[in-house]
Amino acid sequence: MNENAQQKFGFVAVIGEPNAGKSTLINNIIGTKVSIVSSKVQTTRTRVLGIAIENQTQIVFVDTPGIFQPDMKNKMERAIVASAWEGVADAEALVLLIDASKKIGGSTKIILERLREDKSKRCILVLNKIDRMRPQALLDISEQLNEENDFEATFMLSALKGKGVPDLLKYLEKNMPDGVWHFPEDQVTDMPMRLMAAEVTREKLFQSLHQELPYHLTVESDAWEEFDNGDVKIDQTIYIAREAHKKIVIGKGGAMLKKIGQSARLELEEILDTKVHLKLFVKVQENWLEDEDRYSLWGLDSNA
Ligand SMILES: Nc1nc2c(ncn2[C@@H]2O[C@H](COP(=O)(O)OP(=O)(O)OP(=O)(O)O)[C@@H](O)[C@H]2O)c(=O)[nH]1
Ligand SMILES: [Mg+2]
Repeated sequence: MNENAQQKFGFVAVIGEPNAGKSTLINNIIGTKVSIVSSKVQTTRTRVLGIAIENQTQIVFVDTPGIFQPDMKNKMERAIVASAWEGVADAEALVLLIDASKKIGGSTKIILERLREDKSKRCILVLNKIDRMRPQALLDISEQLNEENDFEATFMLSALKGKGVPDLLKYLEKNMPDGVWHFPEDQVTDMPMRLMAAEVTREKLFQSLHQELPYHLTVESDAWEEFDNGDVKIDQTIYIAREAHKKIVIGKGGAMLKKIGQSARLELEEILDTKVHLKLFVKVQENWLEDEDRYSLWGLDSNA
């Protein structure tokens, strides 16, 4: 960075329905994984920052959990939706990310309604997953949404392939206000490494286990030891809600747990750039979803 040039800074919240590709987009922009991704909805559970630098501008992307109509009886669902809206409150600008390859759902309508009521935020429409679409269908969606709403700009991109992402970044860079950077130049996220390591394992569980099971588990890093030769030893516990889930998570002859451990370890080695020894334990804790401490660990409000 040129020391004498005026610095620019801003928070940009990425909001949208579950599975729209918010975390994929942010990882693509940052160039490394800061937020986990899966083909299932409600993968992201809390706000995650991805910090990008473009020339003189530091842009802090706020990855939010998807916004959906929570089951009011479900404490976790209420807390993650509340956390998503909190991400909006702090931001300079919003990126509303829409999976354009799908029919627009009720949650997007709720978001748009709320944005229409509160015009204080600049909002940029981003249509994602264009790799799955015909151009004409894309233009139709863009036209329809722009007719009904007041967006500052519209972009069409593929977060997965990276197509169109640089244009969005350039636009945001230009439109951030003057301000000093809030984070050191080499920092890419605010998530502590132990939490990040647990998230990597949770991603593999989300990707490997079917149906509802991933929603009934959580992962925690218990021990973290660094050796003189640079190797890192990490012990993690996978908390599950029911004894019956144990068999599935561990798999036949331990095969599932081994597969999950291996892919998490490989990814952690890449992130940490060193050899990793990862040990996974599985524990049944029926009421882990009710445990207040877990919510504060993730920065969630258990009374939302
Ligand atoms: N084909 C295609 N798939 C994409 C694209 N962007 C994301 N995906 C896929 O969409 C799925 C969801 O991506 P995520 O990034 O986890 O979505 P999210 O919006 O963060 O989801 P939540 O955290 O659950 O709210 C994953 O399987 C991605 O690989 C894209 O541009 N094209
Ligand atoms: Mg996500």
